Order: sequence, then C-alpha cells, then structure tokens
Amino acid sequence: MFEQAKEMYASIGVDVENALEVMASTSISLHCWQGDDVRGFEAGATELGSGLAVTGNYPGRARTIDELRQDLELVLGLLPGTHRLNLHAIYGDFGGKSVERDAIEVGHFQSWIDWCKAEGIGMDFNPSCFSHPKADDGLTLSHPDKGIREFWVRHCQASRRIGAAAGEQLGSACVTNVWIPDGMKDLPADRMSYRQRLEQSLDAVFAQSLNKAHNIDAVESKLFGIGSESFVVGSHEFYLGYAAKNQTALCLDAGHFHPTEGIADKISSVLMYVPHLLLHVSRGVRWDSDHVVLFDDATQAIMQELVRCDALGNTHIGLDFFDASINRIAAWAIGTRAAQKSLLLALLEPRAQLLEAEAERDYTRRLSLLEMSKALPWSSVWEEFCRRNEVPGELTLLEKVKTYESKVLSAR
Ligand code: RNT
Ligand code: ZN
Repeated sequence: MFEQAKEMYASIGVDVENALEVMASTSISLHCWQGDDVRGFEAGATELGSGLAVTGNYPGRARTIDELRQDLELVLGLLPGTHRLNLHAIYGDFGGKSVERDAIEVGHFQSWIDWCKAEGIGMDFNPSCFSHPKADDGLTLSHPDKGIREFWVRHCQASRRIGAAAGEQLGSACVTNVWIPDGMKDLPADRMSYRQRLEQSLDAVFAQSLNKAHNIDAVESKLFGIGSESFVVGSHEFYLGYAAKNQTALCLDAGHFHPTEGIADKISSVLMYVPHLLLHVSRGVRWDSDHVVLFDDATQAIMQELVRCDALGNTHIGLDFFDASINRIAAWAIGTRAAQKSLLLALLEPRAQLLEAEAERDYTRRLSLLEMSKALPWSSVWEEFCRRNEVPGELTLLEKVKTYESKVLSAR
C-alpha cells in the first residue's frame, strides 16, 4: 500500500520520502502535565487554580517523578520520530522538601535533564505562576503589591536560568515560556496600570542576557480564564507587541482565542515580526477546555500554514491539553499523533499544483486540489512512518496502552 501511495503522490509531484524526512526531524514538545492533571511534585502541593481546571478521575495518574517518567517512556515509544519534554517548574525533583518557587535552582531539575539526555531528547521549560498562595488574588507579575510581583519575577528569572542550563547540557535550545493567569472576573477600572506593571516585570525577567543557543524566551497570551472573564492583562495584543518589540518568541495557544477563531491564519503575520513561534496545540470545546488534540480541521490548518510558510525551522510545536476522564497515556499518544498526522497531511499537499492554480487565478482547480488531497492515501504513508520507527500503527495503538493499563496503571 505504501509503494502504491508513493507512486500516486509522485504522479502529482509530491516526494513522499522527503515528507518522511521532515516528519522525522520535526519534534513535538510533550507537555508533562497531561500525566498527572497539572499537579506537579511540590511538597504539600495545593489544588490546581488560577483558572486552570482538569476534569475527570480516570485511575492511574502518575503520583511521583518515577511514575511520570515511566509513563513518558511508554508514550515516547508510541510516537514515531524524536520528541522533547516540556516541563513545568512545579515538576522539580524536590526530594520531598518544600522549596519556594523563587528558590528553584538547576539542581532541582538535574535529574530531569539527565533523564532527557538518556532518552536522547531536548527539554523545554515553564515557570509555574499558578496554584500558589501568592497567585490567589489572580495576579502575579502585574500585582499592585511590589513584594508579590518581585517574588514572581524571581521565579521567572530562575526558570530562565534552569532552561538555559538544560539547553546547554542537552545541546538543544530550551524554550522557556511565560504564561501568567493575571486578570479580573469583573470589569477593571484601570487596565493600563496592570499592563504597565506587567511590562516592567517582564523586562526584569528578561534582563539577564542568556545564550540564545541555550534558551529561547517565549510569552503566551490568553483571551479569558475562569475568574478572569472580563480582563486578562497578558492579552494577545499585549504580547504580540511585547514579543515584536523585544524579539522574544510568541506562543499561540489554540484555545486562547474566541471559540471560532483559529490560530492558523496568525502564523504568517506573527512570523514577520517575531523571530520564533511557539505553538500550544490544543482543542477548546466551547471554551479553553484543553481537550485532547484531534486530527481535525483546526489542527490540519495549523500544520498547513507551518509547511506553506516554510516555518518549521523557527516554530516550536508544543502541546497543551489535559484530560483526566480517559486513560492519560492514550490521551498523550492520541493527541500527539493527531498533531503529527496533521503535519504529514500538510507535507503531502500537491504544493506545486496548488501554487500554479493560484497563480493562474484558477480557484476552481485550487479548491478541487485541496479536496482531492484529502482523499489521497496519506494514511498509508503514516503507517509506513510508524513502521520505520518501530512504533504501533493505528490498529494496534490502543492495545499497547491497554496492556500497560492492566499491568502498571491499575496497580496505582
Ligand atoms: C493556560 C495556558 C498554559 C497552561 C500550562 C499549564 O491557559 O495555556 O500554557 O495550560 O502552562
Ligand atoms: Zn497554553
């Protein structure tokens, strides 16, 4: 089936082997927080807060670093290609000790860096400015209280240093992404002062210059959250401006816009003004619900734009979803593979023909080509990619997860 597919694609000018090479060299950053419902390993960790919510109580949640690593090792074995780990600061190896967020050091993450090295993968990092008493007002870097602001500035500064150490040790730049929950449930009387303070805090966070080969700074906007329905300090406009002005990376989370607003169309605009793009591929259902990513129109459109804009080189693809109502390993694997399948479909587009039709203003042919490419045997190419990487194909994926569930997860 693969050989037939390859010939069929060749007949419309698509080089399947080239597509598979790009697939092999495009890594997805696996968000550690799908494995334990965004709890982390801080001593006496509090409830998930700051507008983040995980629903479901499926058995088998990773409760320790060892369990999370064991689960991640299984997930990595279910994904074709080489990927990365995206770690939040609350997942440090604190050895049961309580370590304040502004006191985290590289040492607390050394065992993760070592684990990544052993797995042969890169690492990305995130300060965790949520689920903490000092975030209970719904404000962190923009808080009117100088002491609280500075506490979070120190946390973000420490996070960048940890990111840079990971990047240096692993020989691959770490993307350190700052997302904060700051906002208000009801109408603010003074939006401007919060945004001015956020800018000042971010300037302090990014003041230390770090080697860009080790650390890439990113900022993530949001439209609204639970408890910040009327006002989010770090809105899209705020961060687009900040990232363009300061030449940081911009993170576009697929769930952080109006429900019918996709992020695909933003990619070509954003990349004209910022050096790097970070994606949080996610799926919002009616709100920023962080459902498991699917092989759906929105995800396919994102990947199409990355390919069409030749943007894979300066885009960092991360995932951001958390579903505790189904097997968490399956959620990780299904979501990541959906992003990968979408990328493959985009790479198999009859690009030359599409460009030709567009140049000739033959939009009938353009539309017809787009529909035709959906009907081509891309799935045979996907199965071949899985086979070459010695990971399960679509028919056997769930079997592997279920075996692990009955052997390992059910004993937790
Ligand atoms: C929250 C943001 C953020 C978080 C993670 C845990 O709305 O999407 O990226 O989901 O950092
Ligand atoms: Zn996100």
